[in-house]
Amino acid sequence: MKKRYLSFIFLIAMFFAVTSENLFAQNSSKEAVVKVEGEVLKTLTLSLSDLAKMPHVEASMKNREGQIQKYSGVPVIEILKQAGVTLGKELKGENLTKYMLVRGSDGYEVVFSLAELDSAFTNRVIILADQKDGKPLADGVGPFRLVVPDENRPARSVLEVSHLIVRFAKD
Ligand SMILES: Nc1nc2c(c(=O)[nH]1)N[C@H]1C(S)=C(S)[C@@H](COP(=O)(O)O)O[C@H]1N2
Ligand SMILES: [Mo]
Repeated sequence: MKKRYLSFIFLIAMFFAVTSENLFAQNSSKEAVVKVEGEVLKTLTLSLSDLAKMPHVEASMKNREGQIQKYSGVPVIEILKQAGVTLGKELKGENLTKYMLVRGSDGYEVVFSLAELDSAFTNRVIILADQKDGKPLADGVGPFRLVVPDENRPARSVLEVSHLIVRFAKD
């Protein structure tokens, strides 16, 4: 009788332990980060405060309605440099077959060749934006959005960016 009673108490205790753990997991909203990985010397995990420490520039693009939108953020090339990606003088030969895949938290993905990002090749500055009109980006847009100037459609402007992944196109 006593043994049975103890195992019943044990089961109840286990139930509450598991349930409260789940409640805790739901309430502790994880801080959003962008992971930079793949063909990099150093994998990065960037939070809003990491990005805030890096030099910001402004970049504009048209939204779906054709209205010009101005954002502020960090040039993607600066982020890739920090991760040790082959850029500048190293961007030649087979390194020119590398691309950066940008992924959003909904799984949406687009690619850019490294030469599209490198200031040795282009004057266009693509940024990882974290601000618009001096404020953090709205839910569903940010906290991180890729802003791609000079394109006729905003389809490569990934919302809620979660990953920048460098790969070889040959793989
Ligand atoms: N994560 C994510 N980003 C995305 C998309 C998407 O489905 N998921 N759609 C793209 C497309 S097709 C367009 S037209 C633009 C729309 O951006 P806007 O709402 O600022 O016009 O977001 C782009 N970025
Ligand atoms: Mo679109």
